[in-house]
Amino acid sequence: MKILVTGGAGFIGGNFVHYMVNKYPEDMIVNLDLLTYAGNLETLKPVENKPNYKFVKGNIADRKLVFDLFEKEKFDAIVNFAAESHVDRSIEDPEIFVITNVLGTTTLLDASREFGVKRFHQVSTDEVYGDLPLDRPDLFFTETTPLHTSSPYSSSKASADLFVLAYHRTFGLPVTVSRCSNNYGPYHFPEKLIPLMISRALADEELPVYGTGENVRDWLHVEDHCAAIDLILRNGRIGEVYNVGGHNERTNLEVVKTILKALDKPESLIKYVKDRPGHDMRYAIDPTKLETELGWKPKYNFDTGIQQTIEWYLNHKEWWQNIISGEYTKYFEKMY
Ligand code: NAD
Ligand code: TDX
Repeated sequence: MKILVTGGAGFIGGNFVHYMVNKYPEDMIVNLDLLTYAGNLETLKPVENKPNYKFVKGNIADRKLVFDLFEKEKFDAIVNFAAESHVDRSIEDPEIFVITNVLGTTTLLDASREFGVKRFHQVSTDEVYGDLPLDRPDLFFTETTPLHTSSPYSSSKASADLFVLAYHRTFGLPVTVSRCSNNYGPYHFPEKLIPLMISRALADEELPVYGTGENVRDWLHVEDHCAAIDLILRNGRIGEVYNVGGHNERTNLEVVKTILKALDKPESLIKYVKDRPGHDMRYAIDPTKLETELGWKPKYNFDTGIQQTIEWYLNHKEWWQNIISGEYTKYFEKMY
């Protein structure tokens, strides 16, 4: 198979490229990425010289570039990771989220129709379901939970999902959608909770916890997410949505305290700051469909996965310190 992976220089896309290039030497992986602030070619160093991997710089919303690429490469399948992915940035400046996440996705859908792509997989998020209350631990998101978004980011992702599913119903495009919970693991950009807290704790800087820190996220190791996407791409039923999550719910405060303990840093570094506007309270995924239909099972449990992730950040300081010293700093100064 020749597979187009978009957004493969980002966190999950980068991990997915590693996973696929190593697991399927007979497949060809083409990575299309615009290299925005979140795209980092350093992440691809371990695979950049492999014969079954190729990088193309470009914007998924650039119709000419996308159509030319599809015409030239004749892809069998596409996995669309490319997105603006940070909720806080979407509150600061929503427009680019519409351009990349909605227009970019429809551009890829149009090219897939035009050139007869056999599988279009959309990487989506549990945030499209909105949130759950803290006092109802019995409730989980299933694939039939109504979409009920809170942020410009989640609204743009939900819009993209609807376009993907409409292209199946109206045009018969062979699509699948996965909606995953919060990922953690190597190459996670240090604007997101876990890598931000690790990098700041190591520098003995204050750790900004939004609101009370009681918000709950359902954490999944990125490698388990990659394995789920691979399964859905090969065996998922066309036109279907699959939730991905490993039942690892933690409050933000629990996550931050785990990081502080592992790094032997004091809890006095925690600083409660102004809450995120519209802050979702709790995410919790029911992955039964993926488990029973496709036999997916996560490999990592959060307690060991987070320790390995902290180790990874300790052993790859150059990777994230280069990011922090660059363009990212300006955004960071504005936020805090
Ligand atoms: P990321 O921000 O780390 O990476 C996004 C990548 O997309 C970057 O390499 C960036 O350069 C690229 N990109 C952005 N705009 C582009 C454009 N117009 N054209 C081409 N490339 C572009 O994001 P991530 O955390 O790896 O998330 C990847 C996907 O997974 C997103 O679609 C996100 O919505 C979804 N998702 C993320 C999580 C999570 O916990 N991070 C959970 C569920 C779903
Ligand atoms: O400095 C912080 N302090 C803080 O308390 C940051 C950056 C976050 N938080 C809180 C907000 C959230 O409750 O931590 C939680 C996690 O925040 P993020 O890392 O920004 O992730 P989240 O908003 O949950 O969204 C993530 O998971 C779903 C990804 O960024 C999305 O792309 C994905 O769809």
